[in-house]
Amino acid sequence: MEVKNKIILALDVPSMEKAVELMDKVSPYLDTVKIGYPLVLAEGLESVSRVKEEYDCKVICDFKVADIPATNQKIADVTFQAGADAIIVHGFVGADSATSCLESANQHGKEIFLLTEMSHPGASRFLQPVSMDIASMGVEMGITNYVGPSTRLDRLGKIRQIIGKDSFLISPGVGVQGGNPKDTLEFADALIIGRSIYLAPDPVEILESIIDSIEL
Ligand code: 3DU
Repeated sequence: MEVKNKIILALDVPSMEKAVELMDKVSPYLDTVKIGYPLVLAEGLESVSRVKEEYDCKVICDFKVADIPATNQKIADVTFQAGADAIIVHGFVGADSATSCLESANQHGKEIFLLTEMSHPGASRFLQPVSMDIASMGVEMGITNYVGPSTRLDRLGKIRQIIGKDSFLISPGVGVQGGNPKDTLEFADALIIGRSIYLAPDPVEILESIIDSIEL
């Protein structure tokens, strides 16, 4: 996946009205948006197609899919039918669950991102002990897109080693969670950024300063 300016906007706003207000300002700088439960539960899955159509961008649905294979497949199918270009899938539920999302993506000509380790402090207890194994499982499955934490660069580097240089790695946790944009891009192909942009008094100013700081 190509990501303009190596920044994926996490569009975690509570309404389409807020989404439009923000996207009107920042869309010239972006071509990839991540939409998750905050917007979809408030406004429905139509928010995915509306954002795609109005701003001509790619949408990654961050549904952190983590169910049995049969249910995962239904979730992935309906997400791709709504227009999503990709879906984020948890790895800890195992290869069969992730495979059902991968098969759905292949049928629809779309992509999945495998979530390895999360970026928040609580991930250290349950996810960290298995996150490298999740990355290895993804490689065994032939998955080429991954999510890893910008808040623990040593671990992001290990994930990169496991998935190889040709896999596509996107990384949340930059800004409010403490991750540094430029340092993260030593290992990741693109950053996922939400609050630093949408809570800023001037989202364009902050976006421009992040783009400058990563010296593309
Ligand atoms: O911390 P921010 O506001 O920049 O948002 C980060 C986004 O990435 C947000 O949508 C969150 O749900 C998602 N995310 C993580 O923060 C950490 C993960 O491990 C996976 C996804």
